[in-house]
Amino acid sequence: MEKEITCVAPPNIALIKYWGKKDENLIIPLNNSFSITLDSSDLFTKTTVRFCDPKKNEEDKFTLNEKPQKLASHKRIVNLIAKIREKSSLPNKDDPIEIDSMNSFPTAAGLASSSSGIAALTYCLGNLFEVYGTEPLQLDQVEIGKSTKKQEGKNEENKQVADLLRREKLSAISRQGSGSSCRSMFGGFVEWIAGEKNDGSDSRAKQIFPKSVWPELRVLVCVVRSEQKKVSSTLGMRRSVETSEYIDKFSTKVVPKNIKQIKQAIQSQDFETFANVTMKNSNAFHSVCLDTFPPIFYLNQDSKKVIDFVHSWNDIFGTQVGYTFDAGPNPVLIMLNKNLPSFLDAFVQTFQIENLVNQPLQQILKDSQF
Ligand code: 2P0
Repeated sequence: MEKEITCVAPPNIALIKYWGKKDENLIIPLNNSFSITLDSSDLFTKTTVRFCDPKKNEEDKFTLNEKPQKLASHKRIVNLIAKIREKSSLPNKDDPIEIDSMNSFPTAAGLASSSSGIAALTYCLGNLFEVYGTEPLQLDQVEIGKSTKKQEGKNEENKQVADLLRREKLSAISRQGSGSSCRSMFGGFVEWIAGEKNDGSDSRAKQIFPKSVWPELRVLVCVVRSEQKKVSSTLGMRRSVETSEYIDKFSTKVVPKNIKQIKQAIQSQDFETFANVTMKNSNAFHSVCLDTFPPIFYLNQDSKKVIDFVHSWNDIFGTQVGYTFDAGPNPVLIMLNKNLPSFLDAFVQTFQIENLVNQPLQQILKDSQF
């Protein structure tokens, strides 16, 4: 039996957004970004990679959601495999591999499937080719300092620190497959440090807080109908970099300030600041899109109705809910557990949402009738 590795990676949601590259080839961003990684129990990409018998297979193979793919047309994946091979010292590193990847959520959910997809692939390849270490990376989210027995605890903690460091290094490879994927190399709250080196080696993700730092926090992923043809993130950011004047202020002033604010808010569990900074940064990002020429409209009428609804709710009850939107119309809502039932009741009634799937850590509101 040839060596085989399976990994699961969840998507992440940017609270402070990445938009624009300093270097398009290496995917080095203009600014740091900050995200929360969703719990991987319902939303994830599961990927298996294995070495094949070099006598039987001549080329690497890739299957996505049970459909065989032409690997050559997935240039970033080809590039990712090459980068991992280059760093491996396994004697059989040039043997062909087979990749089998599945998303647990439909593409229509508009979740950044590339973030979990590329992260899962990087985990797998890192393990298979033993890059930056020979121990298998743990599949679940890393939480430092949880061990109880003192002596074993120290060893365990050292192992976890090594694991985190290795993930950081691998995140610099994942980044080159798709920028936002580097943040899915960790659970909890994650910062992607833009870095200063021209070769991108210090452009890496870092876990800032494990998810246990704020267990009351909930994330609701909603899906609205979208009629518009989406401008891909890669093209959208290129156009913004070329034409928007506001993007400079966004990347050099707004984002650094917001990252500082959000870290403080998480540390002091100040939900009001946390939600306000998240909403403002999302609005600032969409302002960059509007300032792009021709403008890019990711938000639609449904998104705007949700924004109005959240602000009306917060006007009445105090800041209980925050929203954020990526390169699409789907709202992601944040709130504390205690405020979820009443908000959800009103939200579902107002927007006549069907097929509510209530999951433990995050929820997907599918087929909403706006
Ligand atoms: C983010 N987005 O920080 C931002 C916010 C969308 C809006 O990262 O070209 O798929 O592969 O680096 O990572 C989506 O862009 O783009 C994205 P590439 P990616 O999550």
